[in-house]
Amino acid sequence: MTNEMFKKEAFKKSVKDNVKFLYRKTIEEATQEQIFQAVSYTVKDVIIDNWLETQKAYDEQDPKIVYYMSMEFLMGRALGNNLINLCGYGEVKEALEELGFDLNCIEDQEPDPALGNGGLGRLAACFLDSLATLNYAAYGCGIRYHYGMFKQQIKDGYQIEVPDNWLKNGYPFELRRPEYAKEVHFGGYVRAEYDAEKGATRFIHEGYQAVKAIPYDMPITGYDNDVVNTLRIWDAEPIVDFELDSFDKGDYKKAVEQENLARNIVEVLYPNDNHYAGKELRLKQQYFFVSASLQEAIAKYKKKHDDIHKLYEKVTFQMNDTHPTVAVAELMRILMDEEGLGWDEAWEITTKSVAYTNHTIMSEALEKWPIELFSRLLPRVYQIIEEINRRFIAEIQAKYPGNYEKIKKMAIIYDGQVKMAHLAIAAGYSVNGVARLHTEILKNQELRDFYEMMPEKFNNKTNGITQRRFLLHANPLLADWITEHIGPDWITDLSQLKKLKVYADDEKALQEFMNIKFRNKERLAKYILEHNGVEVDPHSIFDVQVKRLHEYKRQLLNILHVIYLYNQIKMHPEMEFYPRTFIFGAKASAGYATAKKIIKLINSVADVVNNDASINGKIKVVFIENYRVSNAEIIFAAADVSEQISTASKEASGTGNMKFMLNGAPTLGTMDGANVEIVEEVGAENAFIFGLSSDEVINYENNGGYDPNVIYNTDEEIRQVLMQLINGTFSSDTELFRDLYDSLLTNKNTDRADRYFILADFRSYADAQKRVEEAYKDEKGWAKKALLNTACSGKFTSDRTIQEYVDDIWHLDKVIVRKK
Ligand code: B1H
Repeated sequence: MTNEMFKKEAFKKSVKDNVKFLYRKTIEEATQEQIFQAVSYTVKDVIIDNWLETQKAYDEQDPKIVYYMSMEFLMGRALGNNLINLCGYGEVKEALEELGFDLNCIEDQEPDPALGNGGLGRLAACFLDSLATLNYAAYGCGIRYHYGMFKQQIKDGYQIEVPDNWLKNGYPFELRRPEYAKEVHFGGYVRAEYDAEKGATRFIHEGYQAVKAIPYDMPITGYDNDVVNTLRIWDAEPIVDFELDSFDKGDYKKAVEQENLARNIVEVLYPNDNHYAGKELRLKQQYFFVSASLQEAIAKYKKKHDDIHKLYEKVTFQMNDTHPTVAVAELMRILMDEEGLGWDEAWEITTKSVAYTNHTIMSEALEKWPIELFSRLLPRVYQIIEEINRRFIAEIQAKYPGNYEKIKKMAIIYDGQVKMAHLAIAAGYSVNGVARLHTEILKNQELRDFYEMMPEKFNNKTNGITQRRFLLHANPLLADWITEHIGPDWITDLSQLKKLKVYADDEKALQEFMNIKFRNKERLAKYILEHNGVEVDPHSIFDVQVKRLHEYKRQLLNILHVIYLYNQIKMHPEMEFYPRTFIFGAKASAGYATAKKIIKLINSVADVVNNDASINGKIKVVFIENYRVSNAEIIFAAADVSEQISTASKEASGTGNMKFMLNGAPTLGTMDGANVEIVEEVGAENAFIFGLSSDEVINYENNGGYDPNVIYNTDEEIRQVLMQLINGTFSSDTELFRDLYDSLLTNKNTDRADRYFILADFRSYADAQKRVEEAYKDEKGWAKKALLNTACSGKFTSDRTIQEYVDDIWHLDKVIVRKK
């Protein structure tokens, strides 16, 4: 598919002009980075026209708009993706070749906008892609962090965090919109004033510090439909520039404080995945972007509509986890204090406008703000939450008279804390989980009381991913092959992939499919050699676990199993063994000591195993530095085995699992998150499932855990592996991995030993790995499994997920932009 807008000659001229105007250079003199900028500006020109057209269409057709509120948008690079969605990739590639440049290298010049941690932020990015592609009016609302997710370097096996200054050279795909600036207020106090005329009390917020919120817009291009939506991320600036004469007025201290507030607020993304930081600055960030976004949404609504009571007919706010749930109270504040509505009217509008998605049941991720902090930072908002809480408790009492247990478990404010999930559920018109199993656990365990009281709110929306980025862009060889066999419709209708099933026994097709996999493995091997200096054999099985590092995701189980295999090979050198490359990629939160230690362990095992000539290179272990969206695209395409081995019940959905499946890698995993639905789609015979079920895990947890020492004492091979953590096998410092060893066997640092059931699942995992090896040796059998994984992955497109949100929650209308 090509796009008229990218006529080669015109494109080349525009790039040359941009190089001249931006840098006063000729094409020959320009650096690759400058070419990237020049090309991006040319592409932005094309986008701008569609962007204007889209806004015009929205103005004319006045559709309902969804505001997707999220602290994170892990967008990944924009240039290649925009070219793909504008159907100009091929044309531009050729034009650049004629100018002497390789588009891939130019793409590599772009910094990865990494304004997110992991799955939750990447999901938001996939959703924006699908919303635009499906012709829905949507805004992403977030924060323009000056520093995104840190860059990871590995030094001496340890993770080093390097600041990610992604805006250093200027980012060509953003547009500053100072004309839409808003003010956000912090601190101060609330004064009540009786309004005799109205016979009502007004609440006036005074003595606050103010910050100016400036929006930056990034275009979100739909696929081949001329739609361009907007990701609006807010930057902070001081209200008034520092004025010396305020010193005289005695405002010196306040002026400095306001300036500092503005400077700090959007400085950096908190690098915690699935973990609540509880920092004052984090709450400031949340309120800052929520308040600015709501003000903007209401201002936009009021331009066209005069009855604020019907806001929810044209506007809906989706809260991506609890991080933006202060929106509930902020919307109430705006409706009452600024629009002059009474409580009941405001509550009706609010509760018809906000919806909440839950992404985790990990208790350490639950947001509970100390009252002291909350009420000091947001006094008026806190006052409103108190009233919401008072009325909610009355409702609980009306439903369950005399049942104080319920109040204790469900109140929004309790034990000196504001519980954001409870606020979101009390106010939201929809509460959804992100995979079927996860939603069931919410309904039956974590949020059981809420489900019993308001079952109609609860629903499931199994996550999805965009095939435009993770297949069409990331795996062009496979994308072309698929299009040759079933046509191009899969690009916007992934269910089409099931047509590939007829090739499951076609030897030629299977051969081609595996040839493509092999070439992608060569591409990854080259990347690994260049970036890690390790040589890996593309003929070996590429067994991959890439995701954030977290104990519940059990990278430790994976590496302990590698040690076990290493021992087996050393003990039985003659034993048959299919060469395997274990590939890891993971960032650990900067303050998460255990996670960092696991990275060190993986690298230490890699050192020993990769350099042990006696095992003839049968096992290689590679830790890919700085795992992020851009190298993920190369990694998924090259994987043979997808490691999805979280402790059952802990991974709400997972989305990496879907990216592997789409690219033809069978899942080696537990019955957790969306793995359950993956197995349902592809069939158990095309996956490798092991381990305790979520029911079993939850059962143990409710009864005080299990005893890993029984396994340690009876299983000699497991004991050997554990001993090697503390006997100098992988470090001359025998204490280095003592904590990891202890975490599995004693409850020194936590309430339970082996909280994540690593030893409990070890044998079952090793057996599943054995099955993987046997299956891989059967070349045709494996090819069939791989192909069927791709063929059965149709359900896991974010297009399907978004359509479900639209049908069940948002009720949006399609907007046609292209007038053909
Ligand atoms: C997910 C988070 C998360 N769930 C707190 N929760 C954060 C929680 O900075 N924080 O405070 C950041 C992130 N992230 C992930 O969401 C789940 O673990 C995945 O299973 C799921 O696929 C993904 C998208 O739904």
